[in-house]
Amino acid sequence: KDDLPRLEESLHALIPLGPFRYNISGKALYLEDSLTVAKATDAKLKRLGLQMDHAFSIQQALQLLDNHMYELIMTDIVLQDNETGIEFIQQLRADHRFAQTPILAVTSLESVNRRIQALQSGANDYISKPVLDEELFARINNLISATRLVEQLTRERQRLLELATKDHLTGLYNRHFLTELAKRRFVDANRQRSALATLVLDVDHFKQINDQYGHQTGDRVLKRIASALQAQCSEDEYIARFGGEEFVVLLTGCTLNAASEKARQLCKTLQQLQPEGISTSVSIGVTCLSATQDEYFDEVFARADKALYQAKQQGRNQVVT
Ligand code: GH3
Ligand code: MG
Ligand code: MG
Ligand code: MG
Ligand code: MG
Repeated sequence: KDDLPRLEESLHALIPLGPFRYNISGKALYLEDSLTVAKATDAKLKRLGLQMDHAFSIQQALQLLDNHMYELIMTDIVLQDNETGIEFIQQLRADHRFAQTPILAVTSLESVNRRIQALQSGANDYISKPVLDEELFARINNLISATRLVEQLTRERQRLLELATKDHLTGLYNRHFLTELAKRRFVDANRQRSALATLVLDVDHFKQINDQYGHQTGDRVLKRIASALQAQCSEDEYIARFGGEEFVVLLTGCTLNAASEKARQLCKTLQQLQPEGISTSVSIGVTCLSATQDEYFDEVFARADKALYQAKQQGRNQVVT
């Protein structure tokens, strides 16, 4: 062990590479029971642009992890008090908070088994002692770059998912999303003979609002109506903007009576809302899946739409079941 610094020096002399430029910042955590090794590593990481926090024990490391964000976790394998870096890696990988954090195991040159165990436990990479600066920097850079790429792709995927499933104006689900969801929910409800209700809402005389106050005000009215609907519905009561000023609510496990009651509440709330100071109301058609025969979304939706038409015919601002 005492020979390590000399071995490191002689290995460095063998490497003809000059310093390579990396674009790294942030913090690293290093679990290491030797203060000397930790201090030397701290100095190396500073050159790379990484600040390092040092922990002697797993408990200390976990405490630091509770309170700080780290770009990288490094761990020694053989620790004090019979602890091992392997256990630490296993604990990290069992915690969803650190699912994306790259882990670099620092292993001794000869312990092939431990190195494999570290990788099997979820370490992303390892480096052998004596640690060579340029090798360490290259491995850290690769780990952090790969993680940043995954994070960027995850954000991008989330953004595309929003674009594909949400309505741009109101932030409610779009027609495509609700239709696909409803198809699946109807198949399930038919199989389980469970209740499933559909509400179709249409804003009354919305064209007049546009004509009188302008299209932009009309847009704000729609947004206000959408957020009022959202406020009245739970997360499992899916609301979509189906068309211009038409909304659909899918109520899983909801009977016709409960759905009608819900529709009456929504109708009343929206009549009292006065978005942009404008008196508005909605008409609502309510239907429920037949309790005795299989039915699919298209049929049930068509019946709800008919009920909505009837609500319009009967004078609007009302619910027809
Ligand atoms: P009814 O009570 O019979 O439903 O009358 P209505 O005027 O609401 O019905 P109609 O279907 O004739 O008009 C709907 C209007 O909604 C026409 C259209 O210009 C308007 N509209 C549709 N989408 C949007 C939108 O995104 N923003 C705005 N401001 N208006 C929209
Ligand atoms: Mg050690
Ligand atoms: Mg209409
Ligand atoms: Mg309308
Ligand atoms: Mg309409």
